[in-house]
Amino acid sequence: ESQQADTTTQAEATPTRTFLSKPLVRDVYTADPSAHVFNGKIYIYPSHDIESGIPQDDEGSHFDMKDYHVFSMDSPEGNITDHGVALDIKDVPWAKRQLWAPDAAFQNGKYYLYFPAKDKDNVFRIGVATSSSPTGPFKAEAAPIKGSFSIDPAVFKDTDGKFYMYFGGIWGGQLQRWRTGKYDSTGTEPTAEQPALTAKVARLSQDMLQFAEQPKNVQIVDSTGKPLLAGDNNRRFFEAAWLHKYNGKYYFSYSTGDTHFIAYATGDSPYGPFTYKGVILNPVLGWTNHHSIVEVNGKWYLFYHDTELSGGQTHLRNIKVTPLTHQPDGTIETINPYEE
Ligand code: FUB
Repeated sequence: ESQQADTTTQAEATPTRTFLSKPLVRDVYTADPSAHVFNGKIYIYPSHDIESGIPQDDEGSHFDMKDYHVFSMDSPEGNITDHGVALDIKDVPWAKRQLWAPDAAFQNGKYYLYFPAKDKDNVFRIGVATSSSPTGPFKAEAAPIKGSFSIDPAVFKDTDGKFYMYFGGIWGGQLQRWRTGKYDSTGTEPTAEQPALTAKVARLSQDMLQFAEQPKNVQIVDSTGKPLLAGDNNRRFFEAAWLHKYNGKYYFSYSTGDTHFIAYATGDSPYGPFTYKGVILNPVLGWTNHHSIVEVNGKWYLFYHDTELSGGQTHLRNIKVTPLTHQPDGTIETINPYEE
């Protein structure tokens, strides 16, 4: 009952904007864009969608990607350059299938590409590959990050120089199979009235190649401080974690999966807890919704995807970009991706 009231208040309080953006890349399918500014240039690390003929299922088997391309832009309104294959699954010793949403970071004069893939036992792990260039080619480590699991790594550099990885995803992302701390292929989600499964966060080691600590839960709470429940499908975490900092606040954003929103919650520490605030992006064409948020020359942008180019085929997506607005009160304006 209080959840209902909470949602309504947010929807009324937050202005919305309609934005018709164009696919940034037209000759290959791209998704899950993680954007960063390195040395004054925008680099985008997306998934590279392909048609491999695997039928659609709830595990996401049809997302059967085999390599990554890196893209760059001088400005969000400018041209985009495809730098070609930056990492191929055949060059990742431990990875067998499904290169899902990646992210990248720069530290120690090197670029780090973080990526999820299924290992030989069909368990999602998170790997890392390094390069002296933001566009690769990247050389993969022989083994995944120790203690890593699930999908969708997003690496955030705090203003004190520490790096944190946020990760996880339910259903095909397998988070429900790790509830005991060990992999259990029969693991299920909590019941609707139990607290929802959470994303995970771990500080990265100095060398950027391992976790510096055991992953912790990224708690999302409602305005009364109660953890969101597993049955709160409009607001609970599903996948696609991202973290940005604005005016000293930490903004944790994510996809609600089966309700298709990009939602956000704010907090005072990179570990949370984060209080649910509202919707950043309304549902796009296609099942998945996955984004990143980046500041370019003092302006903020949302990179995201939909399936415009493939006419709605959920596993053949295209990346897009649109301005993002933080309101004076710290809330984010909700974006409608299409004309109403
Ligand atoms: O691209 C494959 C998966 O689809 C990603 O890892 C999820 O976030 C969803 O976008």
